Amino acid sequence: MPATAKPAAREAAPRAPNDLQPYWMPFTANRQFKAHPRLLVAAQGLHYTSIDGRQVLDGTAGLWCCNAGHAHPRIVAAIQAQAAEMDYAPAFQMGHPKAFELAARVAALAPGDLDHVFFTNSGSEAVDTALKIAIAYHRMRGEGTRTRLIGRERGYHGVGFGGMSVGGIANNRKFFGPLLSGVDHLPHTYDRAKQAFSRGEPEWGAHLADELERIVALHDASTIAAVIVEPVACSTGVLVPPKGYLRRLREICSKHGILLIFDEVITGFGRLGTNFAVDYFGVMPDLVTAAKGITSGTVPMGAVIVRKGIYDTFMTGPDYAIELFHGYTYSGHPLACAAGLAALEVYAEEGLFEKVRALAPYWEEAAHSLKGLPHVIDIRNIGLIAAIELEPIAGQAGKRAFDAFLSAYQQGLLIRTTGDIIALSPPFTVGKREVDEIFGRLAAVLKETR
Ligand code: PXG
Repeated sequence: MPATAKPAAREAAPRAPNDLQPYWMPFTANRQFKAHPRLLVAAQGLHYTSIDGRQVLDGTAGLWCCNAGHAHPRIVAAIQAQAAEMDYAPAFQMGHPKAFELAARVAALAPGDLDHVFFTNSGSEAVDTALKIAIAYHRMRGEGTRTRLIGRERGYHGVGFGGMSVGGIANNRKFFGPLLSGVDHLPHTYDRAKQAFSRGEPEWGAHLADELERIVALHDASTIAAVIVEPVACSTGVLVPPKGYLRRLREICSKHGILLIFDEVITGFGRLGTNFAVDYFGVMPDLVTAAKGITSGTVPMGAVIVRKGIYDTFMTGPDYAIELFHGYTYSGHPLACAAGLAALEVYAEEGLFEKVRALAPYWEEAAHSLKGLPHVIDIRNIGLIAAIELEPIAGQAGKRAFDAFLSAYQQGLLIRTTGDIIALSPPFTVGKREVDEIFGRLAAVLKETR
């Protein structure tokens, strides 16, 4: 850009306050949006209010995060009170009580000896933190050659260089150069011919975990720090793990001294009807990443939960020395901690995870009732998550689902799409009536979709 560009821009006519141009929107078709904006101005319970005053049923809990529903009075009050009491406290070499309290609550919710919590501000930061802890852990133990990271095709672990590198979605990787070196990928677990219209965990595919043995044989276990997977791969369009797959992955990791990281940014805090996917599948990883539901999406926050042995490995050397050279200005931000404490209280007192568990069979039935509608080539579900995969329009990948998204929004339903897959993940406060409403409206949309 020429050096003169700035002054010239300053002389330009002042922008209208509602100019949509300056904001470069994330993961958005900016030109399409700015030509046909979809602005939300309020949210209450299960509904957004659009700028034109319509009620929009939230079929996606925002972006898989507003688990307790919108504007829950307990969470709102906690954030307001915290902002007035103490806005911020330095995160390094200082602390504040709510960060310790929230860490203790999260550790208590997590199973087994997953009992130390490192706070971040997003899922992406949680993933990069977990990868760094894994590599540093091996070095602390005198196995500094273990630096390789193994992700999985179609995985989504956020957009930091670490998460992008272990992730497996081509569009999220191909624009950004060589990424981290020393990364390899397991195959994804989806085969439509073998799994289409499975309810919950597919029967076929556990053997795909054995691909880790091939990767270990190729690189040697002494070079591998960690394997990271989403227990349920959500962003790519909801790939539920085949029965027995995660257990096999765990066994192979243990056999070779490789750390297993479960990325629970979406599945953590009740999405499957259990505290974590760890509980749902009964498979114990070494580290868990979380975000989103930890504050019910109200204040940005992420977390890495690690097993005791990992934390203890770092607690050596002189006691005045920093043990892990890593952290964020806003790690354990007071507003996020207040929101997190309130969200966890709401989850417990209103029995929201149990509610998910009780509603899941009804949800499954409702989702699979769309089988047979135009273009539907697969339906997948687990917990309070469902995906409807559409046959793409030839040469226009993603267009059919995007059109369905626009049409659903017009009809008062918020859904998510990735490629030609529609994903649904409402707040846990939905009842059968709203489940019927979600799938009823979606069925009407699909019948009209060309
Ligand atoms: N890991 C997983 C498993 C995720 O799902 C991240 C990491 C990154 O989190 P942050 O907070 O940095 O965005 C995610 C985020 C969608 C969608 O509709 C999914 C995510 C974010 C936005 C949209 O699939 N997942």
